[in-house]
Amino acid sequence: MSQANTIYLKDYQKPDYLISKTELTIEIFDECTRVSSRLHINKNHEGESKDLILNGENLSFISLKCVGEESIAYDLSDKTLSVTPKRDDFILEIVNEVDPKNNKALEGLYQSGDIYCTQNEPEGFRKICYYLDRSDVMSVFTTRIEADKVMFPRLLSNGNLVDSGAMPEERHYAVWEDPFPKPCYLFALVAGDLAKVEDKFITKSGRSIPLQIFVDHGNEDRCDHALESLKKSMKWDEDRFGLEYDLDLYMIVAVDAFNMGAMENKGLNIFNSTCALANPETATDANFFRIESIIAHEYFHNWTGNRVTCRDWFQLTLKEGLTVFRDQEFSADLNSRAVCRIEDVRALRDSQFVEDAGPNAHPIKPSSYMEINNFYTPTVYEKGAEVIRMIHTMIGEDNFQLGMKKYFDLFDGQAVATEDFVHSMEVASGRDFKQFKRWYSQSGTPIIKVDSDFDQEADTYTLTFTQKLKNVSHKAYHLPVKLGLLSSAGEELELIMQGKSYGEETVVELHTESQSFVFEGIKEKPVASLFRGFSAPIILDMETTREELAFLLSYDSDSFNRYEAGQRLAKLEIESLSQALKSNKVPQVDHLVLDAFSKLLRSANADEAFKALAFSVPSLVSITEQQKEFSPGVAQEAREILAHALAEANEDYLSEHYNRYSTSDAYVFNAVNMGLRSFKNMCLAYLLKLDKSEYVSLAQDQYDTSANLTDRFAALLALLQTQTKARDEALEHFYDTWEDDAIVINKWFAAQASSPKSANVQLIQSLEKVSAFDIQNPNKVRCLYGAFAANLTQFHKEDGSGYSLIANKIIELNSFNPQIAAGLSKAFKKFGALKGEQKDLMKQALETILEVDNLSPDVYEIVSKTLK
Ligand code: LYS
Repeated sequence: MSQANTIYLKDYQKPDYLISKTELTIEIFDECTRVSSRLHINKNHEGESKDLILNGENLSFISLKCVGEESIAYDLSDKTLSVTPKRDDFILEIVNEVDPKNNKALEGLYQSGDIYCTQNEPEGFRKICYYLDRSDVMSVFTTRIEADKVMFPRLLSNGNLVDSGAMPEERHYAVWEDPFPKPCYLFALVAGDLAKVEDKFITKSGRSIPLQIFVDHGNEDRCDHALESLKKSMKWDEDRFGLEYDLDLYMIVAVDAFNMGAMENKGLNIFNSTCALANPETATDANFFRIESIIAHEYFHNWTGNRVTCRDWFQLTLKEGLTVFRDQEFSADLNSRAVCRIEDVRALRDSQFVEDAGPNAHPIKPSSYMEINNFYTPTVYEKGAEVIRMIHTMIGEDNFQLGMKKYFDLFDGQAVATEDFVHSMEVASGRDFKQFKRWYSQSGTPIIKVDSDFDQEADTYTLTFTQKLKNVSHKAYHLPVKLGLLSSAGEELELIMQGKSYGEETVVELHTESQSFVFEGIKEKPVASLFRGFSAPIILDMETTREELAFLLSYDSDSFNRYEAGQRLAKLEIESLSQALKSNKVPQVDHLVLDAFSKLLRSANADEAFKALAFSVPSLVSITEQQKEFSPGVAQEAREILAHALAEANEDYLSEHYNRYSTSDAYVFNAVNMGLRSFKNMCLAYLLKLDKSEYVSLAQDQYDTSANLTDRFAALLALLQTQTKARDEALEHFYDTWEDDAIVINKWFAAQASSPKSANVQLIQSLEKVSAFDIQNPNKVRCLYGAFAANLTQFHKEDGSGYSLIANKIIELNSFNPQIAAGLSKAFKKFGALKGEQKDLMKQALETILEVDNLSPDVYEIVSKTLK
């Protein structure tokens, strides 16, 4: 059992000391790495003056000196170095050693392949040297790196290179200076033998910034997309937010062993190679899209995160929620806004809504944590972005940009709190967001019940919104509802309230638990289209008939709500089919549903990209979230029945359009082409549900002849649904082709581990034995065990085999990479929804984890909260 302490937001205190300047010398040797730090420290008169307590973990202490003093009193413990200074201003010189080669937790300074790199957010810097490892201590860094010239020709750190040269014994050095004060979590160092691909960007004030990407030799041809994405991000941030890059150089390094996606270290981003490297043969459209958005995300952090940073880690959403909002807007401006919004909301519901309903629910600004690494969550990131988006919806783009300007005017160069951001928006817009701030402190997805009343005599239509709050301690939210009303002919009606016209679409705001809006001059009962564009992250509870949903699927002018109507209709049908299956009746698919979807497929006022999303069966996660009794097996069967019926009813159309879009044109990454490819591949996936050899041949042909991975991998996925020789051959071919490719091969693991039918425990155990698998690589863990744990039908097998497999893997990972182990532990989030024997089996698995000696606080926090 572990000893985990809980840290509370209410206990925050200003630092007692500050470090104005940090001079590091990092000497890399074969056996160890020596870190000599010279810290210019001064008492912070705002803090209570006590001993200086530096953080330090897994460090070998060598020496401590206070410049100008004979001696200095200090005390060394497991996690701290306490010093009793004699003056208010002093310089400490500390020497320690670290062991990057055996650092498998991938936090601090560690080795990925033959490269040395760092990951310091949130609290990794204390694993490099003794320091005030907190985000409100901002310092100017100078870094000297020394290493063997042949093994480590590249020596990189933040800022500008100010000196470099040769040293005796085939060694060399480089000195980097970062002029911007920063918290140590933004410090980075990279040393290794890396290829460099270079480009440049001219900023709006005319400065030419070299852009450099460093990758393993052989990957040079996979950097173009990242460079293009970076240039687009720099331009977009200037155009839409008026923000220009501030340093003279921008570097990105791609490494294979990385705990998350990427890290915004000042001027030296470090990326998981999957989130940076791409060319048409090795990456799919989804990868290209994701890379574009992550490159943007890290770049945007330079202002929202680095220039203005977080006072403490409870404020994480200050930088992450805002930066996700910015990257989502970037993607929407560059691609199809409608498609981006639908995909963002899909992802939010499948991950964040589930988290908010589960044992690890927390507000976007948590009030306590045991291990802050556990809070890099969909809630802090994606719900955090939705909260920013609501402000944007309520005050509009112009005021929002004024608010951003205010934010930088007031807080540039500082470490601040979420209230400071909201304050900037209030000042700029003249609005009061006191009540709105409840979004920061209350967890759970609010349910909004809507009742409607049409009064034929008064010609009025009344909508009454009632907030169903999570518990009695929760108070009503302030939120925007974007809405429109449709006539029976599918036309948008004019919205008149209290004699005033609001046009055909408007935003109303809710403040109280129950609120009504009366629309005047309404002659016939309209169909309401509410929460357009998903204007608030809520669950809508409104009785809508199948006919009304089918109507909205055809006529809603808001593409998100059009999509939404289709998904709600499909969910109603899946629910009916599930009932039939449970009571052993023959499941019959409703004709109204088939007709509505068939009409959508042929609709002239929707593009292919939209159709590919809207013609899809709702995800298993989103269906099981709404089930009274969690039963993924039945829901999956019902999904399959619906998908089969959709394929059968539209076979000719699907096959004709598959052929129409099936060209061998060269791969171009843009929204239109992506849409066409996804539509074509959707046609193929449906056709393969029909069990006909001619369609298996189509997929086989596509697999064999595609020059791009998008089409090739889509063909493999389509074949995976079948039990055919073609399937086995394609899988074998894929493995043989990509076995040695650290990025592409992961798709092979994930595709098999996610298969609802065939991914059983035996399969996972055989996949972990193949030579391309390595449990020490987080990407592979995510693609094999992570994908399996997210595969609801298989993970939740009645015999509990899925639970024990994942529990054993968590125990194994806990011993060397607690963060990744904790991430996998979140797979047990449905514990509260289980019943009877299934629940006992999951409980046993969770208890075996808790029994482990040296259980990390990371895993302990997740598992103990799950069992509560
Ligand atoms: N700040 C990084 C990002 O851009 C993630 C750091 C994760 C640390 N555990 O999202």
